[in-house]
Amino acid sequence: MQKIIKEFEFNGAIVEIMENSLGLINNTYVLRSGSEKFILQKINTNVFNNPIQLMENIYLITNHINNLNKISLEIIKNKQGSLLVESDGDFWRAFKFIKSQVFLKIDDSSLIIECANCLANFHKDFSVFPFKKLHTVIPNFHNTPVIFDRFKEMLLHTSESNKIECVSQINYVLSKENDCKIIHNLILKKEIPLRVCHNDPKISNILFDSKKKAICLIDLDTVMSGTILSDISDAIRTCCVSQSEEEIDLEKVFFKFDYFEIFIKSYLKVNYDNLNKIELSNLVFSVELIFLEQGIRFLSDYFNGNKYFKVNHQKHNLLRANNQLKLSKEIRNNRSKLQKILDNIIHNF
Ligand code: GN1
Ligand code: MG
Repeated sequence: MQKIIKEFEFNGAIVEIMENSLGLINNTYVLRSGSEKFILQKINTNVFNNPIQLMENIYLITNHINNLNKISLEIIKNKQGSLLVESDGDFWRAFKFIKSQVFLKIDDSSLIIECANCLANFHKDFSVFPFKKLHTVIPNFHNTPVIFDRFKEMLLHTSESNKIECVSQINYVLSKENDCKIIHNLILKKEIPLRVCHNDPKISNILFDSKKKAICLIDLDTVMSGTILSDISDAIRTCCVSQSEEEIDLEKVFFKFDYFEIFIKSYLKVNYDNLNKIELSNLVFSVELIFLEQGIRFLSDYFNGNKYFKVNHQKHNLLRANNQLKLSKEIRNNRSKLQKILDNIIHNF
């Protein structure tokens, strides 16, 4: 790693390297030189197969945010002035360190307001930014019918023992084929517009200061066009739940309707005017769908030998899938309750 570190324009000699294992995709290290810290990341090129385009996106995105005088990631270039260092087929990048804390789940409703505002402001700030300027770094990233089809295809190559072990999960997913198409069809019909989206605004991708005020969204790798519904629902997926996606005791895992209400109210206060009627009327469904989608993604990766998401043990992705599918079902069973909460909020706008 010293060889890589030497390639970047860091201030001072690096005296400490600490691994940060929060993300499920890239490898992240915190470096320290005297009193300054930096982030060094090895990009997972199985997931992001065009790191150059990826960094071009991040350059545009961070510039856009900085030009609004807001805080965002700041890229540290290499000594030749480029955004990446390539070494032995690996791609590395660096950022300035932002002094902050992160949360894996929320136990304090004031954090919900912070998350909702942070995401809504991100959307607002990018509402004027043409998404066509951004490369599609992962095609079909939140394309649920494609994710469903890949799952079906995966089943053809899945061992009988896996199929027996997961028969209820498989049957549940297979019964949702039509649901998987709903949002995507609305996008195709142009009833739901494509916008610049973060595409991964989970709670741990928001930095907070010491007073628990949101600083900014990080992990800008997947910022590209998408439906704002997958962003709102993905934030809700990790903010409005009793436990994180890592919780294996499903008795402890449930949706927090009070947090949902706070989230939606806070989000819409900032960005209501930018949403159209079809987006609003599909918002509750999109929450059910994002849990289902994430459940399918974890389950598919389990069947595929855990090649995509980092795992600590062989059944890790299966346990994550169970957590997400349980929540998807809970939303399904409480659609009308959630719709009522949303309608009441909208009524007052
Ligand atoms: C991954 O990189 P990270 O850990 O923030 C994944 C998201 C998933 C999330 C689940 C590029 O996000 O889509 O929702 O794990 N990112 C990618 O925790 O696939
Ligand atoms: Mg991350």
